[in-house]
Amino acid sequence: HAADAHRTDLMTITRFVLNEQSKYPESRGDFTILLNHIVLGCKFVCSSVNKAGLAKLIGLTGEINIQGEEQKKLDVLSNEVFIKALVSSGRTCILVSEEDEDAIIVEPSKRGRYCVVFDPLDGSSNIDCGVSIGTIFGIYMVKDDHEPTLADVLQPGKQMVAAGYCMYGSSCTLVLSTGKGVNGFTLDPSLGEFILTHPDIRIPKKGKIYSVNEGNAKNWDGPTAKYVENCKFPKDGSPSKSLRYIGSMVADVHRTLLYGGTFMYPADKKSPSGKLRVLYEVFPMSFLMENAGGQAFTGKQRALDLVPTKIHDRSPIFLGSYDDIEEIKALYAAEG
Ligand code: AHM
Ligand code: MG
Repeated sequence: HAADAHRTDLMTITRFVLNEQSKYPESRGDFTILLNHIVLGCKFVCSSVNKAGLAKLIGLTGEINIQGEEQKKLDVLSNEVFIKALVSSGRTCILVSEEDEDAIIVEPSKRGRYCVVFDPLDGSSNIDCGVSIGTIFGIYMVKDDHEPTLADVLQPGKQMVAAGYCMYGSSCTLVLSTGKGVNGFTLDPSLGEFILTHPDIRIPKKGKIYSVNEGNAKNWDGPTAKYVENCKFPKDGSPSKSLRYIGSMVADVHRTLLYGGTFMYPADKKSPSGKLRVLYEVFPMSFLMENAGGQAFTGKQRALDLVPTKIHDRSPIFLGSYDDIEEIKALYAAEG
């Protein structure tokens, strides 16, 4: 029975990626090893997040990170765990973390061919009240063995070889794309393994939800304001859309992937580049959206075509269902 096979023939994330990689004769297993180290980081953060309330891990460390925000203990811990896991994989050469001002160049004896850009614990303002938070990552590959430089990561998002996120919610879910579709895995805590639970995620072509911080509305540009107005008061007789906004990108994007609709962090008069960071927030989520059949747009261009000039650059972002993003693109085009 298929149902029996489901219960006894477990598709773990490692097995899944090994299967995928075996299609490439040149594959050396490096990517699988790298991913295993990322998975280890995610499991560690998952267990820390679950224990946070009990262990009194929550609280301010008193340090201020480079974005000018107070760092919480869990951010610091997660960052350290990911950096150590990535370096010890022996498969990375450059790491960019939201928590570190400078890129980390891996020492020569531990170098490999991959660059990993990541936000170890995004949505940290939600930690104290138990709302879902997550880790976001993107992976580039350097072609030949040269001394790694910043130029290796200041690459458009379309050059990524893989991207994903892990959501620490009511369950721990890892969503991954290696450029051919998107797959979701859920951590089985009794096994300590991520099991394929959401094969081949496709975002609905059109959605019934929009997601944006409406508190910023007075500073929005024309197309953003018009789009949100259309969501509430549709002119074509269609029903108005629902607003959902958690304020935790991983959770808001996860819902958008599964249910459809739009997630936006637009530019506004106060922050002309929006809030979200290109390398480790906008790019990985845009990569996943496109691989699930959706779109990601900056207000000017396809998000994955952006070329970052600094590792902590920000960009406005509109991502989600194909048709809904078409509507936003048309509004920007009409504005000229
Ligand atoms: P962080 O990296 O400091 O956690 O900030 C990023 C988060 C995203 O998860 C979320 O989409 C956004 O900030 C929400 O911002 P706002 O509170 O301005 O709506
Ligand atoms: Mg972040």
